Amino acid sequence: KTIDLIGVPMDSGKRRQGCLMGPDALRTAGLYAALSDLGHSVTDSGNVTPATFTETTGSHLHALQETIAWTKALSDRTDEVSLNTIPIFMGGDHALALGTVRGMANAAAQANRPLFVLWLDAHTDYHTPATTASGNLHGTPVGYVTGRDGFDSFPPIDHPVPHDQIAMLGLRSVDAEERAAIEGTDVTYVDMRHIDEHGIAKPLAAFLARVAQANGLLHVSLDVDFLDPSVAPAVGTTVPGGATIREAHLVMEMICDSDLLSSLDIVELNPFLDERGRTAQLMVDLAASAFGRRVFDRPTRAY
Ligand code: DIR
Ligand code: MN
Ligand code: MN
Ligand code: MN
Repeated sequence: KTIDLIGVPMDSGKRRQGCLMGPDALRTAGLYAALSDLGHSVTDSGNVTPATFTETTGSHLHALQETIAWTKALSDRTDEVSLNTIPIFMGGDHALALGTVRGMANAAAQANRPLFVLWLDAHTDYHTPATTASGNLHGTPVGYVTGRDGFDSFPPIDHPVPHDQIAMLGLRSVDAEERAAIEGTDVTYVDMRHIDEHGIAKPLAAFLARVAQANGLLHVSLDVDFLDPSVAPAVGTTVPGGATIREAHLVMEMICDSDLLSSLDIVELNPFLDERGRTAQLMVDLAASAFGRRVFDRPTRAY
């Protein structure tokens, strides 16, 4: 595979600062070498910078203009990505998905293929600027790319991602407005109880089968808080009861086996909160699993 590492030192999606160090922490933890050692052709394209902006005050939304400026820059940058290359967007907070998913939706439409989105997160991120209580725009990207109202000064959504092409795994912190809005849509929303009862492989396999069936592109958005904070402490919005290391690796290994991955976000890593780089290292190891690292090939005989 050909992989393009794209740094997105975006920190405007919430008030707690530190995600701007995320791209360099992933570099320091060895993302480039982990992927090239697997035989891939890897380029580090450096960091994206936002379009120019003037911040407004008095809004309940935190850093609105900066987030719009990033969204423009990132959807343009994503538009440039060739579908023969897999971009890995090294965040940066989850507001970067406003731009990366919009850009991938445009790229998919251009190629006449449906875009599917796998959202690995404790949160649904389905707010709009009108419903968010925190004012933190990292809680809005799924609302934006599905074409919800209220994103007036953002770039228009020409190709909304249909709800039935989105799956969310790991949910355990969903605000009341998000829950009311998302229930009754065709989003596949899988909470932690479901994963406890049925395992993570079953809903994921069903989703990947649908992507393959439709010859779709697959964008994966991996929020650090998908994982349990005991194993991934370097995130501002920790929620106990998250995915284990093995559950997360299994997701990545199944994504690899499906051969469907077309773009990946790694977001919300806040190295300021990390313990000797362990969360950054875990994110690198998960990315490696998505690109073919394994202990053994799957056995072909039963045992
Ligand atoms: C919360 C947090 N739902 C909000 N969202 C996060 O501020 O809207 N998403 N952390 O990953
Ligand atoms: Mn564009
Ligand atoms: Mn998120
Ligand atoms: Mn989250």
